[in-house]
Amino acid sequence: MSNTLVQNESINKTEEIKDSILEHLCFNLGKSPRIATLHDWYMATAYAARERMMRNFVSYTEKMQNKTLKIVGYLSAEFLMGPHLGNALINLGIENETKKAIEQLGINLNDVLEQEEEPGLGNGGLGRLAACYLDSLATLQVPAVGYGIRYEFGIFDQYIRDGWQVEATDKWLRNGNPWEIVKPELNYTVKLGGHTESYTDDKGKYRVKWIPASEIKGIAYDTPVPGYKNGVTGILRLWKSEAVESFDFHAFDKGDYYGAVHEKVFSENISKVLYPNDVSDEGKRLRLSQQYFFVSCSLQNAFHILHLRGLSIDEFPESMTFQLNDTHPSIAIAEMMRLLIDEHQVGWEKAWDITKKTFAYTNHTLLPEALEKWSLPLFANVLPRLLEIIYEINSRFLLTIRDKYPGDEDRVRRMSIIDERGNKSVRMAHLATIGSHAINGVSALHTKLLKQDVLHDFYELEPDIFFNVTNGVTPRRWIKLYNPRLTSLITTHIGESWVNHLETDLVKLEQYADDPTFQQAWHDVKRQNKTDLAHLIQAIVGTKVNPDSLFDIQVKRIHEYKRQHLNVLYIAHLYNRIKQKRTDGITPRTFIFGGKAAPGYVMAKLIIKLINSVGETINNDPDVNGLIKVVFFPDFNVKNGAHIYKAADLSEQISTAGKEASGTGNMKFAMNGALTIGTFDGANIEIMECVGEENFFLFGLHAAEVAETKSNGYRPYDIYNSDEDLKQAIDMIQSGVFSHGDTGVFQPFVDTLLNYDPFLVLKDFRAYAECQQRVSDAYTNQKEWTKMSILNVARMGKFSSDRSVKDYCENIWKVNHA
Ligand code: TH1
Repeated sequence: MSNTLVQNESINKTEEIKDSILEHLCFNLGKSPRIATLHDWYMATAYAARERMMRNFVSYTEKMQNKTLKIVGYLSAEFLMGPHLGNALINLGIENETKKAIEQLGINLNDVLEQEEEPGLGNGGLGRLAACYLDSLATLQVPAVGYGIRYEFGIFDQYIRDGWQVEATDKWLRNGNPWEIVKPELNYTVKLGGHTESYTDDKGKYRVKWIPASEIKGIAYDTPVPGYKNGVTGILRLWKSEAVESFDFHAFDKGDYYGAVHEKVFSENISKVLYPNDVSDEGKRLRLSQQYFFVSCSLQNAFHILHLRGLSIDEFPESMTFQLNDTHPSIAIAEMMRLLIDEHQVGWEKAWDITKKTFAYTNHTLLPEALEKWSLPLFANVLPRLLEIIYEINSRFLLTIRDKYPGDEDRVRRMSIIDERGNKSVRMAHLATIGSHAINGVSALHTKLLKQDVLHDFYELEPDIFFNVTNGVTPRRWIKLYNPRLTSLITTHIGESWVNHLETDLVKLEQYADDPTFQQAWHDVKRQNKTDLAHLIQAIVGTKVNPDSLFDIQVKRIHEYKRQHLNVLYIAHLYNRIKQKRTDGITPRTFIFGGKAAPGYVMAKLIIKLINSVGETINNDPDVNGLIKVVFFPDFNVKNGAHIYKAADLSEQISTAGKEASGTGNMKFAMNGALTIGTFDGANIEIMECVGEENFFLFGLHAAEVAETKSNGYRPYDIYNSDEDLKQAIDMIQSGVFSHGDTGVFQPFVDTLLNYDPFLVLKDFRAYAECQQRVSDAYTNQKEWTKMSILNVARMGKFSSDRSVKDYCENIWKVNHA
């Protein structure tokens, strides 16, 4: 096409979009431009964008009727989608035209984007990974449905009061949600509680009937997920719980109006709120009900789709495959068996064969407190029929183990789905593993440890069903949308194909790594991004930070295994040096933290308080004279991430080796030109292999050394006594230097470190401090630093979620992709 043609087309598109926004403003919002609020403009623009997806959405749904296609069902209790509008404009390729259209209407697009309330239907990495995968699935034209829960309240909003975290409910739906389409006709009934009864059917077969104590209804809410400039729109299908009418009527019949209302309230509770625990499990009844609720709706929907496509039950595994995003949806294995056996009259062997071929399981953590276990009485009470099925799965499975390993009763006990030790419980990771044809970890190290450790016996039994799929993140949102300056610099030099061909095309940047003009431009981009963040910090936190200082950032959920406190100890140590006038070799730095602590996690909340207290002291001490600053950025979420990742010089990935399954923030930072200071953990190792050791700051123990240190009787107190810098840093915290003389507030923190230190913070302190010194020295040579930054970005292609999704397609789902 000639240039004028392209220009004309763009002008037409701008006009079209403008008309569409004005129409929606009038017909959907009932407003004239004169009285429209910014939020009205946001809604109108969102509808205008959604309209452009709907045609594709319909044709894509249509396409899924094709009998020969295999559909991927991605089952996840969390989808952390982030704001939709900006992403939709990028993926539809209409960001420039929409910007112009909005400007012609006298409004600024960024102000409009700011209006969107983020759907925070996830805790952290696991939920965000699901969202990145939906973007890649649509981009790679894989027929897929993301199945989850439409929580009325997502992850809580975080405020900081007097240095402490305060939580507020996330009322993300209060102003309406223009992205979802409710499908009232797509509703399924889910049973809970009660008991089972056996009977003989008309063919004389033994059957079981589940007589529930209550029933609830799940209603489908669909959100279109646009692929990147390919005319494809995928589906996120979330279930909202409601009361079943018959239950209402039943109560009405008896004249029990309040009973009916109670039923309704109880039913709606199921999808009310996201559990705010990241990487830990509370074992609560409502949580089990939530899991079963969304899994049952999703599988019933799958049977419905199978029927619509005119396929038989035998064809299930060829027509649909389900990925279990951790064990949260793993009750699906038993529910699939129940649906096949109780509802579709399939025999056990055949049902099991279909189930195993249909499911695959991704494990996301090895931490014992995260491995889901349900107490047997609770399980029996909520899901009596499913427990019977699990018993049957287990007894058949254990027969094969006894057969293969005669006399090895210890192995039988270890592998059983039912943990018979102490208070008996159902081990969901075992159910997920036994019921799946493929099991994968999320980084090379994690998969290796999974095979060696948590699922070792299962690996020995069937080594060929274990895979690794290293996580990835979508470059559409995490580079193109959130780092427009870097995007335009990259695109001017290597064209725009990298956006959906990251693996093959981003390396073209390498040729510019030594080019002084390019280096300068690269440096300027980072500097401008840092200036923007500095303004935001000034506005939100009230702290003035220097954009020429090294921006050292750690944003992620607050957890002891992630070791934000190792970072804090180093800051306390630097402060101590400054107070003692030993400032040689200290490079000006701004330490930025962000992240939420689970509301019940006392130590994590104390760590937030500590960060804020250390910041308050350091930022206000004239002796420091701005050499270092410490900032806690409140309410870290996807929306705030937009300003944070792109402004980092240094990315903190300092978890205890063997504890972070993969990490994905590490990828977002490195793709946006931050260098990493990191341990031998999760995907850090693979990132380092790609970008080169010389462009990565690696320190600390290996996973094997961590295990060894612990088994040799680790004594943190001895380390404290033998490292003067460390001792002084801890003593400062204990003696009230950061708490206005109060020696009580951080005592539990100090006690835990000195007596237990379960995540080896003290053990790694010296290596970390030395590595941080290397960082400081490196930063003084800005040319070299910039070169390392360019090489990092150029070599991060592997960490696109497109690559991860292709891995799943080829090795696990056996489906085609673009
Ligand atoms: C995270 C892992 O901690 C992280 O390392 C990984 O990159 C991410 O998953 C994606 O694979 C997990 N999040 C959760 C959340 C819950 C339970 C287990 C995990 S593991 C609620």
